[in-house]
Amino acid sequence: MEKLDNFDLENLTLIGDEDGIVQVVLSRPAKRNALNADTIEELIEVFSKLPRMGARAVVLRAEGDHFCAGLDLVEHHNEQRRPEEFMHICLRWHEAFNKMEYGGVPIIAALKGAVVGGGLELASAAHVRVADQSTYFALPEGQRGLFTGGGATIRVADLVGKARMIDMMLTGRVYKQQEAFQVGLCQYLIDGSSDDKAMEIARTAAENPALSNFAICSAISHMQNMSAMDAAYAESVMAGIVNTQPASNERLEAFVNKSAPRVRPD
Ligand code: 1HE
Repeated sequence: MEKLDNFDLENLTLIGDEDGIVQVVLSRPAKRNALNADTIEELIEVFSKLPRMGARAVVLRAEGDHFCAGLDLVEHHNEQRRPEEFMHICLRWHEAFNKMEYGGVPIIAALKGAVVGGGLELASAAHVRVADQSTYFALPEGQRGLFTGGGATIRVADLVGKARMIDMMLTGRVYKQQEAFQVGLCQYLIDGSSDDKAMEIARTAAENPALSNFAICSAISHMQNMSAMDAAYAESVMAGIVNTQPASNERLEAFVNKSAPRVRPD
């Protein structure tokens, strides 16, 4: 893939490898990786460009003990924004998170510590979430006199359902460990490092043909926005393209000649 040196980033760090796995690291640990306006702009730039630079999978992880403390409350307080100014801020958050969710490249979020407010909105724009034992999830917006503005009403509600999301926002309820896993806030809950597990998942996903991953990490989300009839039609078009690609032909040839691995429970 192309070089990552050309990005001019203050709040994110990028680390790439020869297999096209890119680590996007939230790098404001002194502020618990709170999302100020500049960080959102950097996320937009990074997730606009990485898919076209040949990234095969992304691990989104954080420096410090906490994944992300959400909206930068200090900046928000200092700016004393008017309603329409904050609406424009929200549009930039949506731009960043839509670039992630619809970008066609698998994004695996490695979670730890606080994944709260806008931090949970960021995590929910990834395709896979890996939590460690320190990870906890909350939507403290109600307590702060705020409302979600980065897509939680869509993505967090998708993960946990409307009723749980409303309860989280009304009461500030914190989910962690097994309970967080059971309600769907993360797909993996591990004893070791979520960074290591996320890298492992990214490497596995990167072995799929890029066209298959494009469909998985873009089409499914688009189809959720369509009527069932339109989604079924779009699915057939996507499958027509993906399921006839040369890479799929090679893999099916291996299945037919019995050299491909079988699907086994362990
Ligand atoms: C911050 C932020 C922040 C920390 N904005 N600066 N999010 C929240 O309501 C969560 C707010 N944060 C916390 O509850 C705690 O900071 C943590 C549990 C995440 C971490 O606690 P701790 O004891 O490790 O750190 P701390 O002492 O609270 O904070 C360390 C520094 O990080 C401190 O800065 P300093 O200059 O005084 O050293 C804090 O000010 C700073 N910091 N969190 C700004 N969020 C699109 S709408 C989305 C709406 C929301 O996201 S609402 C949820 C907001």
